[in-house]
Order: sequence, then C-alpha cells, then structure tokens
Amino acid sequence: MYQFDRKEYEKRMEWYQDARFGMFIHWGLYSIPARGEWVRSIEEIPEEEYLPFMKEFDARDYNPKQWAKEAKAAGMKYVVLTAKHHDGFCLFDSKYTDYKVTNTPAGRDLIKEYVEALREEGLKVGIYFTLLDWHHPDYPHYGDRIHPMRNHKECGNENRDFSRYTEYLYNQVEEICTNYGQIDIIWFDFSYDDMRGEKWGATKLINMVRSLQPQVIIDNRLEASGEGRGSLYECDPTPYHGDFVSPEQIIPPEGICDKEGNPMVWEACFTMNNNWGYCANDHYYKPASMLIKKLVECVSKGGNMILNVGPDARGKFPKESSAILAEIGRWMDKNHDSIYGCVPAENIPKPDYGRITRNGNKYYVHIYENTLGPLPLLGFDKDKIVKVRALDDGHEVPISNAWMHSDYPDIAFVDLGPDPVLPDPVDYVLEV
Ligand code: JFZ
Repeated sequence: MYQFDRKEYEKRMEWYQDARFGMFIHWGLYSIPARGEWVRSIEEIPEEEYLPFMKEFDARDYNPKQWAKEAKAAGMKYVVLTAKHHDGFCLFDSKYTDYKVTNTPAGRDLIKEYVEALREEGLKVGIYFTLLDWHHPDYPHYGDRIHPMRNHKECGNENRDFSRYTEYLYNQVEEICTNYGQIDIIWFDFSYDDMRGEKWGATKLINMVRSLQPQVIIDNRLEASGEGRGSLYECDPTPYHGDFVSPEQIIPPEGICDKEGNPMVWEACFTMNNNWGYCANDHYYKPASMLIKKLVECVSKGGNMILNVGPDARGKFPKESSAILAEIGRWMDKNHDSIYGCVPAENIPKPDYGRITRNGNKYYVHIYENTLGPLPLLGFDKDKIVKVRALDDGHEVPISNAWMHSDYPDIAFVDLGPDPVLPDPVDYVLEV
C-alpha cells in the first residue's frame, strides 16, 4: 500500500512554490521546419522526410549560458527544457536510440551543457520528457495520423509491443536521472484517453525516479492531461501522483483546490506567441505587460507560471522573446518581493484597480489602473495598517485622511500624489 506523506510532500514543494516563475524551452528537430512542435503529426510528415532534419541540426548558436542568463534576468527561478518531445528526437546522448543529438552535426550531449549552465546561474534544473513517441516502432499509431487526440481508429499496430516501449521509456528516464546530477523538476507529457497511469508503467517509473532523485518535483501528466487534475486532487494519491497540476494556456479562474477544498500546488504554462516550438511566421506575441499581469494573477491565485521560449533551428531565442524577457526583468527587478514567496491574500477581495498578493503579513497591492485621487484599500482593517510603501523605490505613501473620506470612516485610502501618471503604468506595487 502506498503511503502518502504530506509533511514530506510540503517540504519538497517549498522552494518551488516560493519560486513562482520559471521558463519552459521547447527545442528540437521541429525547430527546423519551424511550424510548431506538432508539425510532424499535423502535416503527416513521413519518417523519411522528417529524419533528414538530423543532418541539419548543428546547434551553431546554442549557448545555454545565455539562455540561463536571460531566464535569470527575467526573474525566473527554474527552467524546463525538452530533453525529448513527441517526435522522439533526443537532445541527450541516450544509449537506447540512434535518434539523438550526438548523431547530428551538433555532435554532443546538449542536455549536459544545459544543466551545467543553469547551475552556474543558480537556477533549478528541469527536464521535460514526453510520454508519447512518434518515432519508436512500438508506440501505437492512430489511423493514418500519429495524432493521439483525434478519433481515428488504430492502424498498423499489430506488431507493436507496448511493453517494449515502456521499457524504453523507463531506460531513458533512468539515464536522465543518473547522468546529469541533481534534477529538480521532471515534466512528463502527457496522458490521454486510457493512456495514463499504469499504462506507462507509472509506479515502477516513479519509484525509480524517486529513488535516484529523492527531491525531484514531478508534474501530474503521468495520470492527467492538460485539463485533468490527477489523484492528489481526488485526495487519493497514487504512488505516481503528480506534485503539481499543470493547466495549459489558462489560469484557473479561482486557483485550484482538491476535492476536500485544500489549496493545491499548480503551475500554469503559457506560450509567448501561439506555439511552443519555434514558429518562424508566428509573430503574435503577448506584450510583456500582459505577461507580467498573468504572473501576478497566478500568484494571487496560489500558483506558479512557466513561460515558454522556442529557440530557432540554430538554438537562438527569437528576438521578440528576448525583448519580452528583458522587459519582464525590468519589472521583476523592482517588484520581485511581490512575487517570490507570495500567496493569495485570502481575506482581502480583489480590488477593481488590480490584484493583491501576500507574503506573511505584508500585502502587495498591484495597481493596474492609472487612477488619481484616493485609492481605497478595501478589506484591510484600517487600524492595523502600519505603513504603506511604494515597492519600486521604497518611498512612503501617505494614508490619506482628506475631508471627503469622512463618508467612509472604515476605509483606508492611500494618496498616490499629484502626478496624473502612475510611475509604472503596467503594475505599480504598494507594500502594505
Ligand atoms: C502538450 C504538448 O503536446 C505540447 O506540444 C506542449 O509540449 C505542451 C506544453 O504540452 O500539450 C498538450 C497536452 C495535453 C493536451 C493538450 C495539449 N490535452 O490533453 O488537451
């Protein structure tokens, strides 16, 4: 019988919940056709047309130190890179396949350099590992497509032996857990239909992972998909329960609580444009100001945010992504106290001008609206407010007591001063 140890679990999750902000990186052969990481499936590219991308994969601009620097400067605390995505191509030197980076012009193990670069910057090391594998001869194909989410009937699977596939999965995950020192996060992706849990040999897999990497944090997609929640949510944790829920491209409107109403650990993953893998023609990037607000929203609802970059065929971050990261970093530089270690301000309602995060008895009032005049701190006990400070430069913000507030004797107002423009029009933060 599996015994879930909540104390140990909470301890394991501590750094991760304090971190709040991470970087996702999707990079692989699909970065060459540059139409997203699902291109092989969606366009039904036959193996003989896809494999030759290996001959071009030279990683000539691959500079994981630069990646790590940009992540850190943006205020991110951890990075998760696709060691293997659904196309099955490995960025690491696996001895169980030839379909790997050491057989490309890049000619070396890129995961090794990646983990070293992150550690040098003091970032936590995350590895994304796909459960699907469109390349492996024993992975079932569906209809004439390899897209598992479409309702095509299975075809050509007569000679496929799925247990050989799970053995391969197990062996490769063992390599990841053995050859690269401490791994802080493993991000498995993903379950669908009845392909979940023990179908992947999950108990055996996770027991191995946890014995090799006792402190590792694992997402919930061995038993759930983007929208599912897993057994921790059901309050009936399996041996392979995920450590966090992984909502995709959506912030759970009210955070996530388990069935019994206890807050859960979750991480919303977001793309900057509309693709995870590099997409040369996708220029629909979300502005940094929007992404900052998404991060604040996640924190105010008790979650993390992991923001994706899809490096190009040569390993360089798209210039749009780098610019966004730098801009987020400028805000984080001044305002990170309102993010790291912060949690929802449970008893204070969301103000109409922004959001509130909390760290201990400090409240961070995020002001989005460029509003002049007395700003009400609704929900705060007026007599318990000790001081209000602007987070960017620490200056005192007076609690205003102008005559016109006498109609509202119980409400504390702050006075932002006479400037009609907020010092930070994106998110100006007060510490209360
Ligand atoms: C998965 C991947 O397919 C995708 O390429 C990317 O890596 C993302 C982070 O994760 O996306 C999913 C997974 C599950 C569902 C949808 C997208 N789902 O169950 O609907």
